[in-house]
Amino acid sequence: MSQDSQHGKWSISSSDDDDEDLPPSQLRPPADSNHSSPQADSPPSSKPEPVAVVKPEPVNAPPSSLAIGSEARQAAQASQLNPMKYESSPSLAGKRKKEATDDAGWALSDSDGDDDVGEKGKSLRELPRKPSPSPKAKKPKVEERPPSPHGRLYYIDEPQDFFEASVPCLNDTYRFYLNKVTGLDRQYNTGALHIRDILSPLFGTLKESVQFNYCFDIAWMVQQYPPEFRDRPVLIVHGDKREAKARLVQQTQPFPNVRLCQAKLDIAFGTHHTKMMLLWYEEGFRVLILTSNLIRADWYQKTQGMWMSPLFPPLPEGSPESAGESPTFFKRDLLDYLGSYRAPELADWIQRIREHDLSETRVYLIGSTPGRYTGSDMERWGHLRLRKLLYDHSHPVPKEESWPVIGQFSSIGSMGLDKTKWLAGEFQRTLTTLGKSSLRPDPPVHLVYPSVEDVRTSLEGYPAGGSLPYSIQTAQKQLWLHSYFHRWKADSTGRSHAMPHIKTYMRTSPDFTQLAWFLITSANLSKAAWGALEKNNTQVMVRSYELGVLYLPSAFDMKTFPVHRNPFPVSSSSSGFPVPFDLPPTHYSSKDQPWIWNIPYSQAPDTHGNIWVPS
Ligand code: GM7
Repeated sequence: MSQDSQHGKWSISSSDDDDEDLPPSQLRPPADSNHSSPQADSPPSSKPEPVAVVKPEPVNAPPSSLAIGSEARQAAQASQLNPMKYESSPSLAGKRKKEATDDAGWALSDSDGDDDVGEKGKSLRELPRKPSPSPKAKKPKVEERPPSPHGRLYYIDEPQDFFEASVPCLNDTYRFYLNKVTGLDRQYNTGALHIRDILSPLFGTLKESVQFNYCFDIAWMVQQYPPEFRDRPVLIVHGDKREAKARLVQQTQPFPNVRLCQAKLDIAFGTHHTKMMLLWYEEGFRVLILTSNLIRADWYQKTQGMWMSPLFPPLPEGSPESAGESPTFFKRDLLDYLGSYRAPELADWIQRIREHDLSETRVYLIGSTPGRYTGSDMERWGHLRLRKLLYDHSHPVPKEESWPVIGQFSSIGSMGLDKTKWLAGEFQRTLTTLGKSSLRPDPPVHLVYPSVEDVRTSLEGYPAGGSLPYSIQTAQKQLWLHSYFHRWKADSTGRSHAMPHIKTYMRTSPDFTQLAWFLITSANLSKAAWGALEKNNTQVMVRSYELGVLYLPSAFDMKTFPVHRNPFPVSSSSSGFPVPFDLPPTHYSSKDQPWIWNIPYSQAPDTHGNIWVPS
């Protein structure tokens, strides 16, 4: 099939014309800290995996150097066997400090498939700063690897004062924090946290931890723990299968204190996106729910966020089962979520949590866990869980129909041939629920997703697009969706140069100064993440694990949350909510296009003088 789309003329082979649950391309994590190689095996769909390559060629490279369409996909397969050599662009010389080893690479993988959004670039891998103690990975089937999208010598050092030396000055009203971004003015990092801050003894004397995540660089992760805690037990909860699992096992080998727990993923194309830390201290217990993978690129120049719980103290011995519950039933819901893994490795943790006092929690937990649910179980997970919480604990406002809904995400699944299939029907019905009002107004829906220009001019440049895995195969089937899109970078101040990997959903007042609710989550805009109704709406099917927290004003004794306009520098006392992007959202202009990761961008160089040529 050949078609003229907004993206130019594309030849799409028949393999792309399948149903919406086609697995997207997926780039995978390193087999070990020296990085794994591309896998020769292909995903069930037989779709080739794109290799995003920052070409060292001049920006005015002749178009003939760009393969497109199905040829590109053949070339992609070929290049996995014989990848292009990377040379760093002259403009980078001297700018970057980290030297990668010669076999640095970033790998493609098989995927278990997934719905579009399910899979992404486990792509932005980087090398650990120090040579890893890990043994060399088994020589892969493919001898050479494609280069890292970041190339060699990419990372710049954090400044001396990047990490907190004393208990950081944090606004603990909402306990919502952004990640520190290397290369921004200091003011934009106030009140922000790096993973090393989070794991520092300032927050507690760590005994053991669990890391739930999608993508891991185990050697890098271990380095983020302070030396005095580095050999304490860590349990990794992941969703990798087969080759990907073997690579994770391999990565973990040098660290006897690190154990693995594979989350069951019995429904096709599901992924383990949940990002959570459970931290057990001498002093108590803490939970973090976040958006960053455990890889360096995710903590470098991206906008990411987290909710950090208060320190939960141990309950007095012999406390009843029901003790330590919060007004938001966070304890019950966290135990429910953990129970859904049915993993023996989590049993001790479930018991430990039971023995702690979580009563100070003011947020609601919203999880997704794979399955087909009926009856009252339909409201346990995904968007029907959000709908239930909004129904029970939020309130109608005057002129409700003019209170916009905003969704902001870093990847997009297949949503069908038109908006009625899922977005405007079931998902919008959830997002527009406000208390028990029977009015069903149709407020504005603003979707915030980076445009090509946002990515091009970002701190990372085009390689930021490796974490925005919206594929051309998905995009071209839903051009209708793009009319909802708003820029990530609404202005040109500080924070907006760091591309989002954060996902947020909210309801604002017509003038964008008040919030009726706010959600931070791992869930992208996809049916796999949020769930989709089936069987005449008597069943909901969820493919992936996701986790987020919902802020409702009623749990803070407020009517609405004021929006903290221009939240940087973050103040430790503001009662305003620090929405991590500019409001009001700016609609795409007629020239703007959403970032699509597997097509070339060669007309204009990025902030590092490079172009983007997926092969
Ligand atoms: C992730 C994984 C994935 C697709 C998208 C994402 C994303 C992730 N398969 O953007 O969050 O967990 O990082």
